[in-house]
Amino acid sequence: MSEPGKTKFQVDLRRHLRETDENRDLTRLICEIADASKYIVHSIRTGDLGVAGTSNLYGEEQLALDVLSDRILQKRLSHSGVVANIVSEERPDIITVSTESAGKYSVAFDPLDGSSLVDVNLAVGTIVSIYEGGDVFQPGRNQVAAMYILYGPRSTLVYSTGNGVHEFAMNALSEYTLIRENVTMANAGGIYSPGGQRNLYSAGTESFVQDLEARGSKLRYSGGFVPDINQVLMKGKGIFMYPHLKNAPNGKLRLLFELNPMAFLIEQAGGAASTGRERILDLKPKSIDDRAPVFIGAKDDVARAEEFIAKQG
Ligand code: FDP
Repeated sequence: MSEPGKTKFQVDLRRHLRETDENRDLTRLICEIADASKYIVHSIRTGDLGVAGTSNLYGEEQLALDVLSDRILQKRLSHSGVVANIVSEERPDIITVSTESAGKYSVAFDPLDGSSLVDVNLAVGTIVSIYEGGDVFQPGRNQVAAMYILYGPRSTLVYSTGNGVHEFAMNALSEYTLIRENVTMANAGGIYSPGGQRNLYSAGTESFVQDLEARGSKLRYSGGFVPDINQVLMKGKGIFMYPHLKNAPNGKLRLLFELNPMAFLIEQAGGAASTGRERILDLKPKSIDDRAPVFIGAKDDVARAEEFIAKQG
C-alpha cells in the first residue's frame, strides 16, 4: 500500500482488495458489483430515457434506468455464489438467493439513487451495503463493507471494508484503478448540503443552518445523495443533512439503502453520521422501508447539529 495521501497509479480494484482484505469471497462480491456497474454506466450513457413498459425503435421492451440497473445488479449477485439474501430499493421484498447463509453475504442496494436526475443530466449513483450471513436487518455498524459508484463526468467507485476509504476511477478500458487511498475528513468544514424544504425544518435544524451560514459555510446541493455525499467526502469537509421535517419526522432517506452504507464510509474517513439524536450505525432496522433523519459529515459539525437539536428539537 502507498502512504496515506499519496497517489498510487494503476492498481486495479481486485488487486487493491487482495492486498487489503484476505477474504476472497468478499473480494469476489465487491468485484461483481464493480463489473455490474460497467453495464449500468453504459445504460446511462447510451440508453433512451425509456419509461418502463414502453418499446424502443426495434420493438424491444424498454426499462426505466432504475429498473434496468436493479436487474443488472440482481443477476450478477444471484450468480456470484457468495450471496444469501438481497434487498433492493426497487423491490418490496427480500430476495433469497441461497437458504444456506453460513459463509455467505447479504446485500442491500439502491441500484440507481436519484434516477430522476438522469433526465436533467445530473450525476447519480449506486449505493451498496454488505453484511455477513443472511440477516438484512442488522445495525449498520455490522456492515463488513460499503461502497458507492458515482456516475458523473467520470465514473468513480468508493469502497471500504473497514480498512479506510479508497477511491477508484473507471479508465478507458472500463477498469477501476486507484486514485486515492485512505480518504480522510477534517473535523469541521466550509460546505453544507441541506435536503428538504427549509420552511419545514425544526427550530433546532434552522438554528444549526443559521450557525453554519454565520460561520461562512457555502451551500452545495445537487439533489443526488451520491454526488452530494461524494463532494463532502472527497473535499474532506462539510456536512450533508436530510433532517426531520415538520411533516416528515423521519426525513426522507432510507436506512438500509442510503444511510447505513454512507454512514459506514463517512465514519471510516473520520467523520460522523447521526439522526440528530443518535448514531446512524447503531439503529436497528425494523423493516425494509425504515427512514431516518441524517446529519452526516465532519465530526464537529455533526456534534454541533446534535447540540442544537437537543436544545431546540
Ligand atoms: P430522488 O428522490 O431524486 O431519488 O433517495 C432519494 C433522493 O433522490 C436522494 O438521492 C436525494 O438526496 C434526495 O432524494 C433529494 O430529495 P429532495 O428532492 O427532497 O431534496
